[in-house]
Amino acid sequence: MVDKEIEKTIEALLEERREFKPSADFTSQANVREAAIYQRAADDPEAWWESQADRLDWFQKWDKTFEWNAPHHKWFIGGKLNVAHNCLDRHLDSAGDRVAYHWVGEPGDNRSITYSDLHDQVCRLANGLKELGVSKGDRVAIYLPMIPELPAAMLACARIGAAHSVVFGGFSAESLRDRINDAACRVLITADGGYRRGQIIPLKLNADDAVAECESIEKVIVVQRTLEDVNMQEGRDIVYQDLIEAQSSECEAESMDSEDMLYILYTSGTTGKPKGIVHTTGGYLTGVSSTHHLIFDIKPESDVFWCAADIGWVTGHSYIVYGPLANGCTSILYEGAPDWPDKDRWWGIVEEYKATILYTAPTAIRTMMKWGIDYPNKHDLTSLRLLGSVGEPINPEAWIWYQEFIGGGDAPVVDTWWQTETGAIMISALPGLTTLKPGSATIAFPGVEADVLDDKGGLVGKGGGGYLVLKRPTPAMFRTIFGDDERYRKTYFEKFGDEIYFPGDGAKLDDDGYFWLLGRVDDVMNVAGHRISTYEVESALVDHQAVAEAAVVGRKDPKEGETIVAFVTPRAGHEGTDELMIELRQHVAKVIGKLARPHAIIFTDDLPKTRSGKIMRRLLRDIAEGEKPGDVTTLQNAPILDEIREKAKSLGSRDG
Ligand code: 7RM
Repeated sequence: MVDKEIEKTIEALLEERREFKPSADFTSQANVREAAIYQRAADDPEAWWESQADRLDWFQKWDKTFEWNAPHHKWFIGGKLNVAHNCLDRHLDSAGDRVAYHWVGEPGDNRSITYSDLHDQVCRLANGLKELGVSKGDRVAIYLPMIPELPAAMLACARIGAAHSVVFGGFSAESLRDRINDAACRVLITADGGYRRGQIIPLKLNADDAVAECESIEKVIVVQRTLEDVNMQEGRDIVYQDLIEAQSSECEAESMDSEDMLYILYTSGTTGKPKGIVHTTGGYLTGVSSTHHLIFDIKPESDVFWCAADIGWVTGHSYIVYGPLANGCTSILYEGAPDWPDKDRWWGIVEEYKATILYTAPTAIRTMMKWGIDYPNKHDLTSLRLLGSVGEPINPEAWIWYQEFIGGGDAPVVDTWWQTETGAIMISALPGLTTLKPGSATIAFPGVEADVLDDKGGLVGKGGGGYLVLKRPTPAMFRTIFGDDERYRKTYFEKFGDEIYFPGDGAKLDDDGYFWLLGRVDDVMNVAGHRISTYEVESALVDHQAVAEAAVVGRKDPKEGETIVAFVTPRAGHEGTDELMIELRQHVAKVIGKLARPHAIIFTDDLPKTRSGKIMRRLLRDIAEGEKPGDVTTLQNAPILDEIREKAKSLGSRDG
């Protein structure tokens, strides 16, 4: 009964929300204006994806579009192409002088690199790699800061047909070592160091520690970024600049099979060793080029696109490197932290380079909300015409704030749902067509068949909630887990069978068939026999004007099953007082129902997050249970944990 009540109030919460139709101005210039695109793609998905593959330059056309031996699938079979050729060479005639990247270093240095500059550098490095013995089919590890050499290194690998494995520069020596060993990489491309909040991250030091335990590594290429003195091992280590200066700037692009591996990217789930997600060539580039063009409404001649993620994550692979370059677009590449030297750094960059599209994560938006509007208000942000969100569900308040204070009230906000595994965006609005609902990722991209199932695999239908699934493969989807195909099947295809991909997320469908993402299904609490998703309670908390960010976990309770513990960051100008605590409990009771009221609320300046900004509820659960937090290797802001643990002592141990 109470479950029904909760359902009802959540529905009420969703229903009262505003909707935003695309403006006539936006639609009149949009890349997609005809809703018929959806029907066309649904009627013949293969033909639709073929039309998108035609966006690329193929050395040889494919013989067969799609082959599905569930859970495996292949795309554009027999087709030959090269990713670096598609991202660089084919633009040179018409757009060689166009800027590929406006690069902004954290200390204030900057460089604008044109497509021909990048082509030159990529060819030289590709020749350098060949000279070091790297050839088609080899793996190359890349451990670099956000500098132009990072996309150059990825493209150099693609040019010669070696797969890259980019390891985020914030990862430790151990993480780097494990990833290198899993893929048996032959070469590592790293740097002396990188800048973060004015400090130098000692990348080469970490790399040396890692490589000491990596038998496969033969050579280490070192970019000189910080010019610190670093150890250079005779015979193994080579300075990047020395290597490329000695090479020719001509290098033929290897003809690759559509299904050849382009890269491996490791993703750490909540448990177990990181999974090496394998992406291939033709399908992947088709997916990222198509989604980037249609969802971000890209006009390559005039747009300045800024995806503010790190290239070490899939968001950076697909929407800083491969999508934008395949589309010949100008991007911003920023090396450092959003609050260095001050909290308006991003807005200064938007103003200076007249960014037209910004793509970032809810966690960043909520952090900006916490810092207050004085920072964006200091700058002219009128160049922004479209905003994007990715990485977590975006709560309606953050959505509205983003549109209002960053987008000037009229920029559409596209909330894009996808994963490392899907390679490209799967659920999102098309900004010239779709009516937006703050908090909903809206509907599946053309050619994507998404749905929501119940525990037994039945359709929940409009108005229902359950498990998000993808019912047919799309070209940019990963092909397997590197070296562990059994785990591929087990992780993603056990729940609903070989033909239905289960991404691990919960979702609801509203009456218009819009998707409302509810976070990972493991983040569901059981309160007195009722299933409540942590996200729903968090969403109610951040709905309160004093709250910037909230994370909710269940704490085992002998009576209730679980009780709800909330970790809450107040917004600028608000204090975590007892009065606020009472108010927030009442607020949740009002918005969702009494049952969802947090049993305890702990105020904290920040929440533990992964290095890509996702809240680590697992660690908060440990703390709430009075246990020592588990594996913290992927944690971005470790010191906050001790602070939160100290504050959580009042919860006592479970028996106390
Ligand atoms: C791109 C990326 C994937 C997980 C995914 C979700 C969550 C991502 C959204 C989202 C709600 C969104 N890749 N997620 N985007 N949840 N709305 N728009 O983030 O592999 O690092 O993470 O992120 O849980 O399964 S990822």
